[in-house]
Amino acid sequence: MAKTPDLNGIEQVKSGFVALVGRPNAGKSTLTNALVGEKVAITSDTPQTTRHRLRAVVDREDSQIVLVDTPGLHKPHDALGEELNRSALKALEDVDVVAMLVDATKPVGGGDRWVAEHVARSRGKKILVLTKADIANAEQVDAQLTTARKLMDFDEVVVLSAVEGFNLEGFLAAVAAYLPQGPRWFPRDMPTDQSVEVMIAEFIREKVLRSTFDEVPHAVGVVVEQAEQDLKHDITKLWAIIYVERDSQKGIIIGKGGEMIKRIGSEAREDLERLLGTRVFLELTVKVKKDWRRDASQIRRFGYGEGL
Ligand SMILES: Nc1nc2c(ncn2[C@@H]2O[C@H](COP(=O)(O)OP(=O)(O)OP(=O)(O)O)[C@@H](O)[C@H]2O)c(=O)[nH]1
Ligand SMILES: [Mg+2]
Repeated sequence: MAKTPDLNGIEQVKSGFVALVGRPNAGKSTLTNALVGEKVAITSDTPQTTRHRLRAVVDREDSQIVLVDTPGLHKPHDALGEELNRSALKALEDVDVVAMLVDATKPVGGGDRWVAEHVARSRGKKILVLTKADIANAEQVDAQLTTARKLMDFDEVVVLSAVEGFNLEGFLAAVAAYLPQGPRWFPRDMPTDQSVEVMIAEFIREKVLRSTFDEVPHAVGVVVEQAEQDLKHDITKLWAIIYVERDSQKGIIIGKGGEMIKRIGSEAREDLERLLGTRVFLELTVKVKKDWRRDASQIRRFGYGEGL
């Protein structure tokens, strides 16, 4: 891949956008983090972890690949689900490449076919990415590839594991091959386009997702109410609210004697200290906002889907 200066002296490299789409839980955000080399997106076992499109930048000497991580495409059950799908489908509009992620360990089904129908309509090049190769055996990978290839006419196929770092370079090379020469679209030291405030709220939400089960993770929304930086003492003070839909969910998140909320707080603090590069004081409050997932304006106030 060659670097060429253009007439105005702006450095030209292989540069462009690649959308990562697929069913919930396919491994889009885990792949995003692995490619960027730091945590920019939250991940969990809970389907529909990601709730907004985010850009993440893989900057190299001779290329800049902008990844667009998206919410998992699924059959929506409420306004939140519809909003998440809208946000993901929008990513297909203006990208050079679409990577459709399929979990190597889950049967390819109607959900994937529906995703493929949308991907097929995109103008970008299409790459089939089989994820989680580390937990699938060779026969499983072969069988999965045979089925997934039938979903549509892909330009390229890549098998990888984000957790083991297997074939990540292969994926980047496959994407770069389809990118035009152009300027870098982002500053070289900017790993994501998300605001720090959004990332703080999301990092807290991730800890809630990882500590709770069934309906509770889906009913959680997090908002940062106040942030103060105390430079003299190298500490960031944060006050955040964890919203749920019912009193019973509030009880679960607080836990017996406040044990659960304490654990969520200390796990979040560790991540936030890494993100912010300071010590962190974090105060979490749990509040009930009944049925917020059915309220489009509340969903947007939380910043989910297309956001505010
Ligand atoms: N073993 C293994 N697990 C993986 C790999 N990639 C992702 N996972 C796991 O799969 C689960 C889902 O990963 P995510 O990256 O959150 O999936 P996602 O596609 O972003 O999901 P949504 O945001 O809900 O659409 C998490 O528990 C990850 O740890 C992988 O390469 N290998
Ligand atoms: Mg995700």
